[in-house]
Amino acid sequence: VERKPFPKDFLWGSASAAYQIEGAWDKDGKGPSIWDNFVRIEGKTFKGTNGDVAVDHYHRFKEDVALMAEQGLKTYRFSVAWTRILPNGRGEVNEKGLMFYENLIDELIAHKIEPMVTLYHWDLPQALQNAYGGFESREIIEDFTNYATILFKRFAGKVKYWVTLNEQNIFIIHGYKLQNHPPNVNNAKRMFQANHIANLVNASVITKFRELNIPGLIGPSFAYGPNYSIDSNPKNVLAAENAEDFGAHFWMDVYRFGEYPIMVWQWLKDNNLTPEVLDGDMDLLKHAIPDFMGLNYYRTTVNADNPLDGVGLGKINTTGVKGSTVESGEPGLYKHVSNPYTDKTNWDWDIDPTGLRIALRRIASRYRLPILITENGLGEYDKLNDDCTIDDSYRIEYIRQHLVAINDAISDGVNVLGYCTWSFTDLLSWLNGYQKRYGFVYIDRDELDEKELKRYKKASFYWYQQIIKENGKQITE
Ligand code: GCO
Repeated sequence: VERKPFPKDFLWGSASAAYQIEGAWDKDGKGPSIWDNFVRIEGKTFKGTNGDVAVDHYHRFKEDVALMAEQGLKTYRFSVAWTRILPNGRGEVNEKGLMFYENLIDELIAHKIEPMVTLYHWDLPQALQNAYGGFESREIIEDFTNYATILFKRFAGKVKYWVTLNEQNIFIIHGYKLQNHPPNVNNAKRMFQANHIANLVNASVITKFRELNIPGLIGPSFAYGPNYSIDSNPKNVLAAENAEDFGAHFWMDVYRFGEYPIMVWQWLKDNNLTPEVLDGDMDLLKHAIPDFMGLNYYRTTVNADNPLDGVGLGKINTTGVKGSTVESGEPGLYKHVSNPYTDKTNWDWDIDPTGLRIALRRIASRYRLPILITENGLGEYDKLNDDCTIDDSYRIEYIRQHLVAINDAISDGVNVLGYCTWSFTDLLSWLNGYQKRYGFVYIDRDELDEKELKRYKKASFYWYQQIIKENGKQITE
């Protein structure tokens, strides 16, 4: 194919999430979130790390925005901590919390950086978890919609890009099955129920956004990587289809069509796991079509046949020691096996830029929506040299290859609105502590000294700066 240039208004960006960067976990009236508490349960996070201080973005946002401006970012994606706005999840608004985001947004706009706001990046108010079990109760639909409405009204006109729920598939599966996210449950029935309610939350928020006539675009962000079959054995191909239905269509079909995939729904019925669907639910879901599909792309997965007595819950690599992932699967449907053709990170994540091109094409064809790449990046160990430089040439190569894949997909005809790397500064990796780094900006967190937390620009910082400056011309040449 002949390469097409990146669109003139392509949103070159970078991203973060409140809990992973802000710190100030109990400052200025903020209430506790389920993550503030979960990290204190022994053995849940790597070496017990938490986000109490994180990288102290709360106090250093001006310095961070200045770095973004220096790099030339067109957009910056960040999340709002619900517990800063409504410490108990509902009730009185905490003006100080709202002011923090207002100041951040104004600072971004003053530097010509388009703010992109994620409404929910996993830090549910603990008060709502206690009051009614969070996503397991329909009460959250109204509470969440009220919270979103506060932000819509306050920032209408200033914020043009809104992301509803970040990686619903991840917070639901990890929270209600794998037990490495709050609320730390392992119960399939409850998982599918909470998931259905999260779908309703997403739809309700989008519906409200339309009713209020807020200018701008809104959509969910979703963790997706194509599922491959290990080979052409039809049984393995079927397993890959199963993984695709259960791991992706089960969410994205609902966002776009307001329908659960036929096969998954049948499986839920056969296993007595269907969520309670009330009159009006499917109607709400059907009419809340997002403006874009937000894609968080990191890696692909390879699948093989898995008999009913086969592999179940595995173990993910949270140690950063290559090869410590333990096989996992869904008995009777699929199991995940290692890809013999791809390089892996130290956390065993496949590096697969072609998979991103495939992902973009699949989503574009199936859902017919523009795509916003809301996350993509490389989590690795970085080394701060004595002269304060960081040579992360592996990260440059990773991003470069993924940008080539995006340009390929654009050349294939896919409408990609923008690209946010994960992440701008180094930050807390939920389960992997501070040693797994993603940023363009290095932050020394190994020996935590709150006064220090100095920012250092990595080699990738300067490289991406040039990419943005030339609107990706280096990629298309
Ligand atoms: C990690 C993860 C996260 C996610 C992000 C998902 O290491 O903790 O990679 O940083 O990418 O929060 O939206």
